[in-house]
Amino acid sequence: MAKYLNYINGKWISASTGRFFNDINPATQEIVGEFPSSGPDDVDEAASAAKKAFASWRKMPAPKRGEILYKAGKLLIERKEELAKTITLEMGKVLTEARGDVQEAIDTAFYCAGEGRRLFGITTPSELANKSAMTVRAPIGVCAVITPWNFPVAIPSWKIFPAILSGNTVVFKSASDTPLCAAEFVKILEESGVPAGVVNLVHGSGSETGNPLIEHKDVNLISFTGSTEVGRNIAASCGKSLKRVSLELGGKNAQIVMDDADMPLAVKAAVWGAFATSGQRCTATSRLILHKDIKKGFLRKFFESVFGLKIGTGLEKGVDMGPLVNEARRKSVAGYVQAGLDEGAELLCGGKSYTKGNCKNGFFFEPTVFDGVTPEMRIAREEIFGPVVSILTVNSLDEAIATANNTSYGLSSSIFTTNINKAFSAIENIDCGIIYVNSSTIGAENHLPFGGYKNSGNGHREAGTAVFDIYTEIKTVYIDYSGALQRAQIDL
Ligand code: UN1
Repeated sequence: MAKYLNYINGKWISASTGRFFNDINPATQEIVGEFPSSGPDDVDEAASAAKKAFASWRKMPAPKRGEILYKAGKLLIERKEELAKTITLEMGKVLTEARGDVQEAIDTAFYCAGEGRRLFGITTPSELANKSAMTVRAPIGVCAVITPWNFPVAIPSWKIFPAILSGNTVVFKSASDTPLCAAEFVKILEESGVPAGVVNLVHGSGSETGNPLIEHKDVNLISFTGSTEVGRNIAASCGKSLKRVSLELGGKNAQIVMDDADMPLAVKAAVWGAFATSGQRCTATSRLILHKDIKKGFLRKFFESVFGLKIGTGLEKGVDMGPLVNEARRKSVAGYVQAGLDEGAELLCGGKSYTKGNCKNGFFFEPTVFDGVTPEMRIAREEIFGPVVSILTVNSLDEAIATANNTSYGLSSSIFTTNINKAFSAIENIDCGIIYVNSSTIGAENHLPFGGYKNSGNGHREAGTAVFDIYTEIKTVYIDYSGALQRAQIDL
């Protein structure tokens, strides 16, 4: 069985614990490899390597740091197919989507590389004569990057590329379900010329590896994508230490379909939004809010598509839905189905594990649709992170918007309407970080901000230029060339 290592200070090394955990293929339960269970000593070694490397890395001009990212982007293109297959092997998403995962990292590499020649501050007039005012950006230090398994190449790229372009160094804790993707990603950075210590990789669990990393004295910033529950604990720890923390958390995303919508388009989008990646996206459509007048017609077409979805292992041609990532996820999804039934929702299809043919050993789950869902039910409120969609019926646009907002989350949302007034009203009144008009709730592009309201995060936005506000300190610079003491607000 292949044994893998941590990457610290430019070297692939074993963890001090001497222990390993298994990385499992969720479609077959075969073991992909063994990865080190790192402990506090390994975290300490990685954090001190990152701290040491920060001193020189921050001095390299940002355009030069950007050149390294261009190389990383080129290597990602060369290895796109190989990496995509590794993604499918490790976490199960179908190959076409795995290619998209790598493409998102390629786009982010080039976007961040270009930012090396921008990293703009602002220049603005001073209120006093013979005085100038501007801002410049400075790196923060050692960043702990803690990523999920659902976008095992794209999400590390969202965090690591802007972090290092800005002059920070990184300790990357891989997701326990996708350590091989993390290792391949870091290998690409190594080959691109990222100097020793600038990006360090430690494998291991949240409790044994993640917690000591968050609490480490030399870590200055934490960037985390994952559940709201874990995010809250991280924020609490950072509240005490006053470390900067950027959290991208859960969602309970709704697609609204109005009575004037392009129905075939709305159906296609709903199927894609709810069941792509087997619903395991923080942007997945988990609520369908349907206008009562089109509900029947919409559902007829929707079920034609849902029943046509092919479940199978992600490498097979023509498969639409791969497995869930692990047994715990499958149990959790099954638990939500039971909660829906217990609370009186009507199960229209699915609701069970899928075990036919070569799916018998994997963690497959049928596409599941509930009708008769009311806002107080758990399946209407809580993030399920699986192929389960709840239908809520409404009488008007106002009710649709109020229903969409009736959740503690606020990440993504979508409205299908051909009426421009309704579209703008939704844009203005839905409390979400991302709003799609006539498209599904998934599919964010890397050069626009990504993040959510309420329990979906803590106010930061990743991607786009906004991400550089996470990874830089802003210095405000006043230069007085009057030769006299000019007192702001006083000498007017
Ligand atoms: C996530 O699920 O955490 O918009 C990220 C999308 C993808 C990213 C999802 N581009 O669905």
